[in-house]
Amino acid sequence: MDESREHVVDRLIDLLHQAAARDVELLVYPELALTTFFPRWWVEDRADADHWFETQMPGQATKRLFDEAAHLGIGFSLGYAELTPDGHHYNTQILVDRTGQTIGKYRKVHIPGHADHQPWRKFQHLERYYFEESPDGFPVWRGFGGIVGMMICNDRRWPETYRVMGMQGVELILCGYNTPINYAPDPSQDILQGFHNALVMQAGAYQNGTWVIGVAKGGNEEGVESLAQSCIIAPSGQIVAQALTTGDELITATCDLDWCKRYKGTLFDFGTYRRPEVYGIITGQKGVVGPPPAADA
Ligand code: CDT
Repeated sequence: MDESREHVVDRLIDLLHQAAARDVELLVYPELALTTFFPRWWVEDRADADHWFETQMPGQATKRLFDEAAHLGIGFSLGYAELTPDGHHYNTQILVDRTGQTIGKYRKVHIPGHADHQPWRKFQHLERYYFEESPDGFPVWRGFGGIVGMMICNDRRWPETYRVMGMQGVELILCGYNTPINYAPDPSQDILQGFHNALVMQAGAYQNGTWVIGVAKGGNEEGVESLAQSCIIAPSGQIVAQALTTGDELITATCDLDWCKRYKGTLFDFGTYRRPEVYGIITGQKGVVGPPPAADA
């Protein structure tokens, strides 16, 4: 909470310099990278949290990052809290090309947690208090020699996220996340956080023949331990690079987007094998509707 945006931007630029030394073309930063993960804190007056939100991008603190990235010829993706001119609050991630131009903006679709204060928890997960659900879905953009999409944290757990982008030919999905190790509604899941993280992103990559880049704001923030294990996943579903620490750490991989064809053009050739005429229930209903009771029940 006490760390300034300026100090955070220093850390992001330091990673940028490490990236330049490794000839990186695109650097992905985590969700809500510029601030603490403030949804862990309740404030009575919602407007008192507006100082965590960016009203401009680039803004005063982030202009340096855009300038330095353009100077180095490195594109980047950055997550932050967005307050729009007409008063909407979104959990947002942008895609910036190698000249410093923003070519894509994604707003989080699946907003987890709760909207009311729940003091029984060790810490809050008030994303549903602070953020609106994006109505925009999952667009993709042409850039970096291919088709790029974005998703944010909880989105990665939902197969629909990947498939909607897969249906638009996505080749590279960029995902920032903040995943507390402790899941208060069911702590039996705590020990599985790393497994679930890899499970969903590896499956999403393989089933849609796309690269997936998952980037954590991990480690201890304000006493809350969050999952690290940032990773780069190939269209085969294999992890090709993974963070070893919970600190500021750069991982890199050569992502040959042509590898996507091996999966998109064979086992997951959607045009040949998908059966949309029997999938209507997926978009036609929100919650579970079970079968009618058995006649002898
Ligand atoms: N940031 C984010 O979406 N985190 C959630 C935490 C679990 S839901 C309380 C996640 O899916 O990792």
